[in-house]
Formats: sequence, C-alpha cells, structure tokens
Amino acid sequence: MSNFNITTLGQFIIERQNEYRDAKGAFSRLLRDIGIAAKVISREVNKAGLAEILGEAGHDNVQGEAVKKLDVIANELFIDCLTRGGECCAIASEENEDIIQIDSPVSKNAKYIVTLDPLDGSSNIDVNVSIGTIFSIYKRITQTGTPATTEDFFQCGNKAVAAGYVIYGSSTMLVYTTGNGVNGFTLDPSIGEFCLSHLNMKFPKDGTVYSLNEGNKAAFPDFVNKYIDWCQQTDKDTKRPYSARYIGSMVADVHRNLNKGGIFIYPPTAKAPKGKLRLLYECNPMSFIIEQAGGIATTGTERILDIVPSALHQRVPIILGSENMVKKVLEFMK
Ligand code: AHM
Ligand code: MG
Repeated sequence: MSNFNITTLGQFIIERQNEYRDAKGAFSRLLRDIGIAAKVISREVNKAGLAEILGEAGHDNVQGEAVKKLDVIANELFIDCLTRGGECCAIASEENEDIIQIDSPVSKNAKYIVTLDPLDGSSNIDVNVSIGTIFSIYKRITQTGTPATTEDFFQCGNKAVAAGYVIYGSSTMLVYTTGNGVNGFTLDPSIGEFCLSHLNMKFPKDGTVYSLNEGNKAAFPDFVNKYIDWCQQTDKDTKRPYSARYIGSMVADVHRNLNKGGIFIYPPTAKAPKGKLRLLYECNPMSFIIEQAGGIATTGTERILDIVPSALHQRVPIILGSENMVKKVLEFMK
C-alpha cells in the first residue's frame, strides 16, 4: 500500500477552486504562479550567502558582476513569474514607485492585479534571520483590456479575493486565504512542492507574547505605553508578565503569533508619524489572513480592511493579533 498521503499546494488549489464563486481556472493559475515564484525566491534566499547576493545593491561581487540586493532579485523573479503566467495585468510592489503594467498579449486581458512586498524584513536579509514575501490579489475594477490604473489598486482590503505570505524560516512556508479560512503549506525541498501542513489555521483568542519595537517607546502614543506597562506587570491569572518577542520581520512576528497567540503593534512614532508599515502590500494582506483566522487587525480607530487607500505606498499604524489582546489595547485607548 502507498503511504503517499500528502496534498500539494497545486492539488489543494484545484480542490478548493469552487469556493471562489467566479473561479474559471484563471484565479487558480494565478495562485499557482505565486507558489512557483515563492519556490524560486526560497531557493535564492537559501543560497544567498554562497552566491554573494546579500547586502546593498550598487557594488560588484568577486566575479566583477553587479550585485543585486536580494529584495531586488525577489521583485524581478515575482514580476517574471506573473508575466509568464498571464493571469495578472498589473502589480503594485514595494520596490517600484509606480504600478507595473504587464502588457504582453495574454496578460493585458487578465482580470487580476497583485500587490506585493517581495521581501519583507529588509534589516534581516543580511543576517540570516527569517524574512518573508507578502501578497494580495484583487479583481481589477477598470475595463479589462485597457491598462490598469491606480484606481484598481485603491480598493479596500476587504475587496481582496486572496492574500498570503511566504516565510523563509527554518523551513519555507506559504500561508494563504481566499476568504474561506487560512491554510499553510510547508515546502518539501526533496520534491520541490509546498505540502499542506497547517489546515484551517486559527488565531488563538489569547496569548502571552507582545511584539513591537520597544526602542521607540519614547515616541509611542500614551495608550501603547500603558499597554506595555500592563504586559510587564505580574498577575498569575492573566499569565503576566508577558514575553516580548520582536524579530523585525512582520511576516515572522505575525506568523509566530498566529501559531501561538500574541499581538503585533507598529504604532505611529516620531520617525514614522503615520506608522511605518504599508497598507497595500503589508497591512491589508496580513489583516485579511489574520481576520480569516479569527484575529483582529485595526489602526486603533478603524478596521484595517475598511481603509480606502489614497496612495500606493500609504502607511498606517497597525495593531494586529489575538482577539482578547487587541481588545485590551483598545481599552487603554479610551
Ligand atoms: P521593510 O519592508 O523595509 O522590510 O520594512 C518593514 C519591516 C517589517 O517587516 C517589520 O515589522 C518592520 O519593518 C520593522 O521595523 P523597525 O526596524 O522599525 O522595528
Ligand atoms: Mg516590507
């Protein structure tokens, strides 16, 4: 008898195709293309030290070739994969000031657009610490066949048809949602496939981990500092003091919290008065996943997914995590 009982990402996408009401295969193919891009980026991330592609762009490696930063490489790989796939007509990426039109004969009739942070956690790239990729997929709202515009990208996060992230950690995982729960796939390098490993992920209602860059404490709003003080007090019933965990890669911090329970906060600071993280390709996709898993994502005053975007690289403050923990922060806001 065979003991081959794995479900690959490709199989899972096809099995679940009917959950998406407009599914005609194009959406499945687009998800598949994203899975392929993730595998190629994972390979590049794993060999980064060997290939001398770490570090700042703008200098030559020992062979005298121009060195590209890993995030530039990841961006190019993603754009290539989506261009070849033919199901996406435009991309908004952290790496590009304007939207990227894909106007090949097949892609220009595509109905989907993608927002993308090709390699999140830039401060961790050079030091072999977990980094990630974040994406959202939307249906374009302007006429198919014409060039997509920023209007297509200024849809609220609640209009996304899918969102996901890839974490390049001790193993590589792809986690995504199409609005029917959240599922996680671990890359098995021996067969080169993402395999279903985390079915129907749920954000624990409570947790004992808080993640934020406490170095910015002096510039945090009052309610955030009151919450931090509360987290550090001792109380047996609520398992305090909580643990502080901050990797500095949003994907890795949120992934840990999604698995174990916890809260992630990037509040406004003096350096980043509107918060640091970008709405279109960081906050919205992560918020869609977190809500689908049963968590909460808010600016403090507004649900992240209800914000109407007004700029491609717009930043917003974010509080995201276990339901009861986010509610506690909001109590301190009153
Ligand atoms: P990046 O897109 O340049 O990598 O910035 C986003 C990252 C997040 O992954 C992380 O949560 C945050 O920036 C860390 O910022 P800080 O170093 O200010 O704490
Ligand atoms: Mg980023």
